[in-house]
Amino acid sequence: MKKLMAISMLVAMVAVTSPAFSDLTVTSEADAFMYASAADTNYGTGTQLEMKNSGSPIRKSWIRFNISTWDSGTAVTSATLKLTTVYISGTTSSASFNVYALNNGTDFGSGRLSEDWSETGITWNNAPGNAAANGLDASYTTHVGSFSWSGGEPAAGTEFSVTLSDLAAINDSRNGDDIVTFIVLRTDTNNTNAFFASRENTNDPELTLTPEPATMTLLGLGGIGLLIRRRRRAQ
Ligand SMILES: [Ca+2]
Ligand SMILES: [Ca+2]
Ligand SMILES: [Ca+2]
Repeated sequence: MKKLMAISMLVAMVAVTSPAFSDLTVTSEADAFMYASAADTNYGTGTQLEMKNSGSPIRKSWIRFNISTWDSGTAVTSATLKLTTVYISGTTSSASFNVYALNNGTDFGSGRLSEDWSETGITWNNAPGNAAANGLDASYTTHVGSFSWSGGEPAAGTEFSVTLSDLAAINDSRNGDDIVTFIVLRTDTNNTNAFFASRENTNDPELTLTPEPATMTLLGLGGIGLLIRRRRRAQ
């Protein structure tokens, strides 16, 4: 009888550690930057993602991830966006950036593309969530993280792993369609270049998500409790 219970518990434990609930790391499925002074031109196939917030035309980057390989019922409890510098120039000893999630939705306003925007079609004028100057449309975007450097220029190839804090926004954005777009804006106004690798380069943008472990552990323990209760009733 003890042996039977041990086997039952083992089965329950195996269910708890199902690989469907592991961390997921994916690289971007589409990425592009846009350029205020060439508002109808697409910059989706270049090797850099550019962000700039100075008199020299403003640039912003859109980065989309597809997480359909992850179990759709699993909540995200931790999310990290990794970007790697590829070109830094103009004595960029400091720079700062904001990351936004594009909200879940099908309509982002007149003339705007959907969440499933085309990498070779997205521009300043049709990007979902874009707004004038260095702003975004607050009805369609949510701030989820920030990163910066100061006191020296990072070398090309430096990785920035950005912890994304607004997990509710990320969970909301992937609901139903399993795609999430992040938008990266530069916030300082130094007229310097601080650019990151696109997926057409090496060191593609990368998203790592961690699932809700507590829920799975409780389900597993609940299963064990049920087995024990059944055993007691049978005795
Ligand atoms: Ca691209
Ligand atoms: Ca979505
Ligand atoms: Ca690549």
